[in-house]
Amino acid sequence: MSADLILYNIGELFCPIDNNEPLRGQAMNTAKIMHNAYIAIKAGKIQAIGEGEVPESLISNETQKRDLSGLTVTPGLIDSHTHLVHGGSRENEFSMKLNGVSYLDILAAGGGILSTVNATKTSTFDELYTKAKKSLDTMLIHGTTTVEAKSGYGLEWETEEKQLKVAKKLNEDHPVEVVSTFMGAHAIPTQLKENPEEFIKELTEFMIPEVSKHSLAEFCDVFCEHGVFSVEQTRRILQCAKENNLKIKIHADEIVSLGGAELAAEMGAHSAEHLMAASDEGISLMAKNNVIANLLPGTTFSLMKTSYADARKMIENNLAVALSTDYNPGSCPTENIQLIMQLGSLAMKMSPIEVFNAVTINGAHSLGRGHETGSFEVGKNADIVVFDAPNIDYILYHFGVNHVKEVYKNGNLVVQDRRVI
Ligand code: IZC
Ligand code: ZN
Repeated sequence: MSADLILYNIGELFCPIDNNEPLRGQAMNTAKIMHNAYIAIKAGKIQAIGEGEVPESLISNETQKRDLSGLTVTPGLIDSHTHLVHGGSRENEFSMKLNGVSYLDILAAGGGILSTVNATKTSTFDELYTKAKKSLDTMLIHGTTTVEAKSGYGLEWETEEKQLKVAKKLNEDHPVEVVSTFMGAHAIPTQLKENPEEFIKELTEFMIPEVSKHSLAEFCDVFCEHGVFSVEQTRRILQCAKENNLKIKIHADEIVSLGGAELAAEMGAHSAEHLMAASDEGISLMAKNNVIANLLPGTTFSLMKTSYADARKMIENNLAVALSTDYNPGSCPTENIQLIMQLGSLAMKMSPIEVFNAVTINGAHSLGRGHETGSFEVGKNADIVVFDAPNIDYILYHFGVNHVKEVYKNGNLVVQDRRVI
């Protein structure tokens, strides 16, 4: 059967090795790299890939052909950890940060997340939608074709629901696929500061069952951190999420080494996020229990810290590593996943192949999308990025600029010459 579209004369084609599971340990440094390659697309799916001449059987009069003149192609990038939908911004805290006031101290003083909670409460659905749509456009022109979006700027039902419904509508309207996570346990609301148990009761007895009943999210996440939710509180919240058929993630050991990685292993979390302060024991337990380590080096950079998550140690311990932006208005205000990939290499010493696997196949698995996107297996979604670069190493080496020339989502051209079309 002939193809609808063929991309040919691809200089370098990066194909993750797809064994229907995340790539762990040494396997993270393996990939099929093809030269003078082609991709054939049929009905929005990958029909064939190969090197050299395009087989005649794939071509008919109706087949559109696109000469990529030696450029580099990878699967659509997956940004598997973001706080996409929120009101306002926090540049008013920037000078405080530069003067040494810590992220957790700003939060404890009622700023940080709590300031975004106020801005999100007072934003209308349309305001949140318009702002998040602009961010999704920015993500898309940087190569992101699937993104996770967490709630957690309401801390009460009406606003949490508003955020989740904005994400749902964006998933319907925008080319980027949006996967929702309920993160009501993102901070203790100011009015319940002295009574966190009451908030946990509200989360477990009302909000989580409501999210599940109305299919408003696939995942549930908790900010397990000093001064936010303890390991014991996180365990109870996530146990309830599991009982309500939500898959679980944990913001684990981001700033203080609390035992979040150990908890992620104990509870069989899909992924544990951040892990800047994860213990050796936590890392090895995560590996044993197949928890994906989702690392967010843009946050380390933006918090002006030098202790990046130890990606090398995690890979040596046979973990599967994913990389994401953590796009949010506080600790990582950037939508640019290429910058995060460059930090993956330059600050965490991941090889280019490890970095591209982390934002394709492993990112897809960390969102439960490994069967549809993240690699070029026949039948998967034709989510494709064309980079104006001669090879994948160049994309990480030449940092701080956008190398994306074109993006295809489900076989449709959605970005051309760095613009959403
Ligand atoms: O708004 O500060 N770390 N949550 C946990 C965040 C960062 C987002 C924020
Ligand atoms: Zn986060």
